[in-house]
Amino acid sequence: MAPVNVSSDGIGIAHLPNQKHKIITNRGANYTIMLCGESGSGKSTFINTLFTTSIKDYKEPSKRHEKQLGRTVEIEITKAELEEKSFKVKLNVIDTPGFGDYVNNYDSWSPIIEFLDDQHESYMRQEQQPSRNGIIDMRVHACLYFIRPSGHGLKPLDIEIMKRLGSRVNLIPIIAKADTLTPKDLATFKQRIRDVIKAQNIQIYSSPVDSEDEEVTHRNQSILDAMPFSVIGSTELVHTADGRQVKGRAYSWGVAEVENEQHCDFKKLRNLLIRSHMLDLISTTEDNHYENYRQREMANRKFGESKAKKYDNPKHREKEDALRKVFTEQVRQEENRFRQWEQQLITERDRLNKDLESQHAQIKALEGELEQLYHYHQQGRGSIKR
Ligand SMILES: Nc1nc2c(ncn2[C@@H]2O[C@H](COP(=O)(O)OP(=O)(O)OP(=O)(O)O)[C@@H](O)[C@H]2O)c(=O)[nH]1
Ligand SMILES: [Mg+2]
Repeated sequence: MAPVNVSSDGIGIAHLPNQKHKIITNRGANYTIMLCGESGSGKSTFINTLFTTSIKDYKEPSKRHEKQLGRTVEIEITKAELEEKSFKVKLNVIDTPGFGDYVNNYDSWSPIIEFLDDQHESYMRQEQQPSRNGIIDMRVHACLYFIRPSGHGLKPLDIEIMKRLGSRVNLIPIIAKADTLTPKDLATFKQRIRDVIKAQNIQIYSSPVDSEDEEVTHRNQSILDAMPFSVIGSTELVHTADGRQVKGRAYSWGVAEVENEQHCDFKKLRNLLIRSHMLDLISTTEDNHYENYRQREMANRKFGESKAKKYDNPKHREKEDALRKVFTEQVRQEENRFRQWEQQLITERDRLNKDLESQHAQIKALEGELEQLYHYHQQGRGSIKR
């Protein structure tokens, strides 16, 4: 398998600043992207689109077929290898089951948060081992959060989850199915989402824009200005009115093109992910998110000690509370039983003591009588002698 060349215009990973480039080359970079969001928002389709537009060679030939669409029911990992001028990156894309299907979605996101924490945990444990060769590293460098194109804004569930994600990982908000909104509505929707993100203090990925090259600075700025990125997912080739064949979605009014910057931000997002900001995503994960996790955990436990508790899962907490209640009730009942038993013992002891006393008194009385009889008897004998 020949790894695919991801950059033809010379702005890719081979052009990273030398020092950092070296660090990553030496280690053999692992690069992991995760997708999450509400059920049916287009995550799995996006992966197919990303792979068919840019990463055509899969690492495992058996996985060369497209991802079967349908509801994703468990966390799925697709691997590929990117190469640009002898510079290799092992890419993992993690698809997660959508949430939001239930009346109570309270903890539907906990497997995702747990997954993120577990990757940090696993890396930290491996780092503590004497031999650190062959470390398996699946720490997530970019988490794409798919927002439904409702036109309204962010739902409370989105806000809740994005807050939790943003504090753990480089969070990149995505507006899915951009072809279902008119350009005007899309622009309004984008602004609304930006406002909510700001008002709710949701931490999203942002990176340094400035570069020595003015053109690169401009490109960086335009990429970050596009946040939240709107995307159209499709692996279908369709014909446009002007005779081109493109990846897109055909409608009676025309074609919504995946790689057309007038239609959506797919190209900008792909650029950010696998070219311009890949290194920044990797190093901020290492320096900020992983370091935060490590420091937080090391402050709470001794070196080498395993994680005290899984992520504070509300479901587990409820169970724990219920168990604790049952246990407390059992202890209370046992205590009552013990008190009653103790009381019975005391009463019995008192009764026995009383019995003992009266028997003692009887014995005393009998002894007295015996004494009297004895004296009487002695006296009687004396009088006979005389
Ligand atoms: N119009 C439109 N439809 C899309 C787009 N992307 C995906 N879809 C459709 O949306 C439906 C759900 O897509 P999936 O990719 O399975 O969604 P998902 O987020 O992986 O869903 P879960 O795995 O259940 O969480 C499918 O019918 C797709 O064809 C898009 O960009 N535009
Ligand atoms: Mg899916």
